[in-house]
Amino acid sequence: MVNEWIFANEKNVGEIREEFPILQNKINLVGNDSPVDLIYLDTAATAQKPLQVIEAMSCYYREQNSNVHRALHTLGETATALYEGTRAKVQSFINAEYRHEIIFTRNTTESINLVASSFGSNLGPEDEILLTEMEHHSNLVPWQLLSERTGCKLKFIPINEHGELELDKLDELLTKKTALVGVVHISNIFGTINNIKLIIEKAHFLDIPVLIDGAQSTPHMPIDVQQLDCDFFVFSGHKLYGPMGIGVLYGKEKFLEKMPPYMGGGDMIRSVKLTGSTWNDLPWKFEAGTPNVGGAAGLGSAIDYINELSFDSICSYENMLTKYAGKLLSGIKNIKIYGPAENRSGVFSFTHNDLHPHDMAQFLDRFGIAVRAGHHCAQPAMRKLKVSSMARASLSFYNTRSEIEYLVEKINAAGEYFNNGI
Ligand code: 7TS
Repeated sequence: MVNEWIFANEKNVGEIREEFPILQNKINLVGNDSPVDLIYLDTAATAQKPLQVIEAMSCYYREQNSNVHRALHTLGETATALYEGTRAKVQSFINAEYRHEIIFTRNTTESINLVASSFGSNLGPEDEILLTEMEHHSNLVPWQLLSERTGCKLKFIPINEHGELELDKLDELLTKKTALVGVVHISNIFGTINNIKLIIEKAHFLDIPVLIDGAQSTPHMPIDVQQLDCDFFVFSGHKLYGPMGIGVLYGKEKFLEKMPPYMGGGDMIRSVKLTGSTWNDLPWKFEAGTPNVGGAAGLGSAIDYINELSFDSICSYENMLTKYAGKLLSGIKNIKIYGPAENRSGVFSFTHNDLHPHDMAQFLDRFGIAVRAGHHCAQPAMRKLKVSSMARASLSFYNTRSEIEYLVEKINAAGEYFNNGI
């Protein structure tokens, strides 16, 4: 079953899995003598890393480690070329027009904080930010902080019970006061793929810029920021099979040029006097201090890995797996799956009538199955659906149909255990 699928690089799923060292590991369960295979179904939280990413980072620290943009020595130039080379890879990966529109941050969260703080610095009580009810906390709280600071108002596109945006409300929510729209591309709880093209078109009709949270979309579909015509696009390296600690903010030059720096320090200045400074060019104006060069080495390698695999292969395999999981999971008695039936990604949040999601996650863990349980950092969306916690299985191209079958078997077993065992 594992070897059934051939990817663009002529590898089958079994061979792909071998490239991820952690997937070869066994899990040592407390109180259980025989370790079990890891069934990793928590890619929406963070993706596992292929060996080439781990090696790119190790190679950087063993052979290339040096600070960037300042040294005249060969090692410094090598590190700078590596760091800026990853910027070029990101540029072509999301098809940005200019390389200097790519800003390195720590993660999606920091990218959004940067935009909220810098783009938002001129806003006042007459301005509105339009978000949605399904945002991750990282696309809510930075705007709440901005609202507290500037008095700007926050408005929200509502969601329905299927975890879909009520886009028929968009026309009345977009007004002359709207300063920016921020929307998640793929929901990390519902798996909903939002119609961001429509949202961007409608917002642009009124000259309103749009920020897209691409944390969950970038790993699973090709992104073309010019075709989307979004004004800001943000994502995290660690969800894209790269390392933790590096993320990306794409912003259109016309906005980034006008925005004030987010943090002050080394590298982001042109000239410093005791009483004032002038700023470096883009993108460095937004990259104060020593950056995560090792992280950039890993991210560059992750992008190479995905390009080699190709989104054609990734999308068709993951779509097949998503449909298969949807079919099998919806056949389980006593569970409710959230999110739309169609046009969704491989993120399946669910609740069971007879047991708490935390019990479910702990039960599954006994068999080496890693799923997440909790509010998934999207409390307002959970509240709207009147649920305090859900279990969530999320998929990637390194998962297999047999893993899904095993998950279903163990969810059923959990139901039986909690019904009979107590
Ligand atoms: N936006 C979305 C849609 C996300 O899913 C996440 C992380 C973030 C933003 C924040 O990303 P970070 O890299 O800055 O932390 N989502 C999840 C999740 O669903 N489970 O763990 C992290």
